[in-house]
Amino acid sequence: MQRKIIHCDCDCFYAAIEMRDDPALQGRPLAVGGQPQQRGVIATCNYEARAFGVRSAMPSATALKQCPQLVILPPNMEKYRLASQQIAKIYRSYTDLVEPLALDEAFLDVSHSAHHHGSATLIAKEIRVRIFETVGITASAGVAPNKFIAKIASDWNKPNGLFVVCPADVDAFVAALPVKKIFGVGKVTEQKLLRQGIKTCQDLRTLSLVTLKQHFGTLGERLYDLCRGIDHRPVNPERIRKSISVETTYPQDIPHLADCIKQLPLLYQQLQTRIQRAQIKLPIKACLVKLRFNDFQQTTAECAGAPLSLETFSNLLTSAYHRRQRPVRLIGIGVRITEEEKTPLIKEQAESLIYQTYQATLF
Ligand code: DCP
Ligand code: MG
Repeated sequence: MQRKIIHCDCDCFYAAIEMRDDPALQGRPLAVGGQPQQRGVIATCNYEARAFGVRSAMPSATALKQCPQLVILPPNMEKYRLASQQIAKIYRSYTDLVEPLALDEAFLDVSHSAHHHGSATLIAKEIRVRIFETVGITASAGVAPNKFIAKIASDWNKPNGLFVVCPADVDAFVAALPVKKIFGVGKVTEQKLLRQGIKTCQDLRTLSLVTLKQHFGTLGERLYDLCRGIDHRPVNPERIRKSISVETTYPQDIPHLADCIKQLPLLYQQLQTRIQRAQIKLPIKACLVKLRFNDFQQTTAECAGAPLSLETFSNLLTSAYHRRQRPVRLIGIGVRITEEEKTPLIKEQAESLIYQTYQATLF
């Protein structure tokens, strides 16, 4: 059956919330993130700041060099979480098949939605209006027959845009896409393909499945399908988080193991708060510690079955530290959670049969 998938993603989410709450910030380059004196990084920035080259995950010090008038606000996660809940409620009023990808981003499968006579395009339009009216920020949306194309489409007219790829347009739309638009094609794969003269999905279609598998393993199989616009992945509303963690980059490097261990109680407290907030009912599979040393080398230590305790993290930290024995700039601790497979619940809608006829024509 022809599916109808919407990918919805708010525009410069954290920054948009801050501009909503303080209109004086509108029109000026704004970022949300850590302060440069504390070696903070940018979480996100508005489009005015992007024009100066400021980007997510960039050190705040670099961002200020690119854009000296940049305002950097600390994140206010409570506000973003509240906005995220309001948005999720809007999504769920159209379908139960909502797969959140981040606080501001989700896939919706509206193939069986009775709203707007089953038109995914009209549903996406209305969702954008409702997010603006309820939350006071803009969102962009992509509508397509599968997740791969819907995600690319939501980026197409960003910010504050909608882009629809109808089933009949999929082939031409995908053919013209540069290969780097494919999820899983990073710089290395892109370079490898470029060396063979392959720039677009159209070019990629000239490679056989066997060749692709030889060169790229399992990714090769995905590439074979995706460059043809084929993606059967279902929208999975039961996607369960696999891990929860907290981490801190310290303003000054921590020189010795004993000092690192002194940081653990605060991190442990933050982790416990986060675990409680996530309302985890599943067993914890493993505890883990991540260290980033002052030469930016990173290591993780993990222990399955150990109790969730300060002592466990202390032991893990000790073993991770001894791998390099250098000053530490970042400590992270976390837990891995057992994954539980659940069949997605599709709420049977009495009307769905009636709307089948519309679905053939409306997208
Ligand atoms: N985020 C973060 N660190 C990153 C990337 C993102 O903390 N490296 C946070 C801040 C963003 C939010 O997640 O506001 C959503 O991420 P997006 O990738 O959707 O980015 P934005 O919504 O900020 O911008 P866009 O308009 O490109 O979607
Ligand atoms: Mg976003």
